[in-house]
Amino acid sequence: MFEEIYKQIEKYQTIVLVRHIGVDPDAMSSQIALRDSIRLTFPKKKVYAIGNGSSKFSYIGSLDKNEEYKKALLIVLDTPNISRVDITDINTYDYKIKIDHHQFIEKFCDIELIDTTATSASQIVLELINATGLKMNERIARTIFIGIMSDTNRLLYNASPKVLKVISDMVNAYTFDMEQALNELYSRPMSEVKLEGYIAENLKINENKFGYIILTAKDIERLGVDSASAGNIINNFSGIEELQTWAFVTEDVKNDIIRISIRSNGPVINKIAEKYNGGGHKLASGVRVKTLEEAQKVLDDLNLECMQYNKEKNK
Ligand SMILES: [Mn+2]
Repeated sequence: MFEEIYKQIEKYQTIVLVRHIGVDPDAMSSQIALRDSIRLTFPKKKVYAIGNGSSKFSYIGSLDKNEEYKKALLIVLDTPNISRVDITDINTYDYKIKIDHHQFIEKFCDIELIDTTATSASQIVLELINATGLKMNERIARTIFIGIMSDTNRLLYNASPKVLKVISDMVNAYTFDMEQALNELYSRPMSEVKLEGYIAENLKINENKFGYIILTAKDIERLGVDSASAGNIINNFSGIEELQTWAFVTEDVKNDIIRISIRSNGPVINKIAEKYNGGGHKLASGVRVKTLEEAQKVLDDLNLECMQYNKEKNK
């Protein structure tokens, strides 16, 4: 399938790369790395990476202007379902390719390269570059490295021999400052540490090992963070004995939504996320709902799932 994707890239003069809403380092890195590789290989093509960015990820690279492009090839990265694609109208494009590592949800592209064994979309982009005539340089290698390190939390999750090998081969051939790249990825403001402390103090944990917190717009303002911050630190709550599944609910007044980030060390949570139009991986998901009542329904479903999971386990 790599060759088939390469053929389409060769064929189109204008290529647009997008990824999921609520940008994260893997989504952004896979998008930027593939854009830069196509530009490097085909300097005459017009290649754009678009979508809503975040100033926090400016160290990965910069996005292009959101515009409508006619007769273009669209490449969607790191996104399993159409509702999470960060673009207004996907159907204006001539041909569409999906490159993803999430569990399959729906087909919405002409070619879909899905590898759920890959750690990250960035890893698949690296494999695509390795398997085809696409070119690589130090900067692209660094971008890919950041994507893989982010989705694996510095190789804490899914550190397969395969991913270790592709990273090793890549950093052998293309040298960059790995420590500096990781420092960029893991540096954070004190306000976020304070938010973490606040959540640790106020997380409600029940007998089903389910924990949750609701952060109101007031909480967010008082702590000096933004509505995406809780989602950024949610992984830091893994490895806590009393906590098996946890959800952070954050009011986002600016976008008039409620964001819910969910993590689990046991019960599968993405089915519940999907039920509310969210998505993600089996043990790491996100949902956006409109009201606190809806958020409560998500929390109730999660709690029920945790109860059943533990009942089954203790049989
Ligand atoms: Mn990803």
